[in-house]
Amino acid sequence: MIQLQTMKTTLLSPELLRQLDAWWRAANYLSVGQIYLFDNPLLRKPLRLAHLKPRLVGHWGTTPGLNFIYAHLNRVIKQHDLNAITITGPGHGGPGLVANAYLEGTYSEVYPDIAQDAAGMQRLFKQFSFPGGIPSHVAPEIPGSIHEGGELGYSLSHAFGAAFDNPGLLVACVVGDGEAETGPLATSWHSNKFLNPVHDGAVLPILHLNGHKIAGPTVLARIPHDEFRRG
Ligand SMILES: Cc1ncc(C[n+]2csc(CCOP(=O)(O)OP(=O)(O)O)c2C)c(N)n1
Ligand SMILES: [Mg+2]
Repeated sequence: MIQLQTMKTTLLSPELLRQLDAWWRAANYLSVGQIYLFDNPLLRKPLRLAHLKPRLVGHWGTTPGLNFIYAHLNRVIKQHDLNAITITGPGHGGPGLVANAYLEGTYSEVYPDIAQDAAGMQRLFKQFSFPGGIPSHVAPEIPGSIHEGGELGYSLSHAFGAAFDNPGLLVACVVGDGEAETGPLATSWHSNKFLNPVHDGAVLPILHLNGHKIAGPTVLARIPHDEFRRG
């Protein structure tokens, strides 16, 4: 009975859910635009081949999950006034992180030529993984990012590095299920043994169990869920 009541009070209101969903859809649109669109950012004109990038980089498959996590992290930060940072292991979800920073307004603050209008959005889309633009991976020049995700395996190590000697800091760290198969990531789960709850912050690992590493199956996703939870 008590449990039921607790669950009831933690449900999100329909209005908050609507806002989260709107944010998520906007971030997804901005991500897809960066991967595919060279021009016509608001699709105000009928789409033509000339509006598409000739060479596509970036992996859409990881991006909606990252955008979903980002939206909910912002929710808990606002609700609980948290001192928090996020680290994203699947670096090829770069367009998602850029999209969220742009939606927040931080991106335009740091890069005023990428303003929150149609011309700025066109530049935002074009610059992604383009000569003279920005990398296809989450990289340090993205506001809020201290992690370069081009080489898989180090997200948790960086997360713990940020938490050490930073009491009060929550470090949310998204680990890809493919990244989890790398040696550095597999060993870095042990970093919590070095964490001192008095002097250090906390690390919240979030496994992005989307079943694949690009197109191949992942080991963690092939373990039956019950067994996985017990493990
Ligand atoms: C050390 C290393 N090995 C291989 C790659 C190539 N690579 C880039 S993304 C990726 C798949 C990662 O899978 P996962 O972490 O599950 O991310 P997802 O795309 O599923 O979100 C691979 C193998 C890399 N970037 N770094
Ligand atoms: Mg994966």
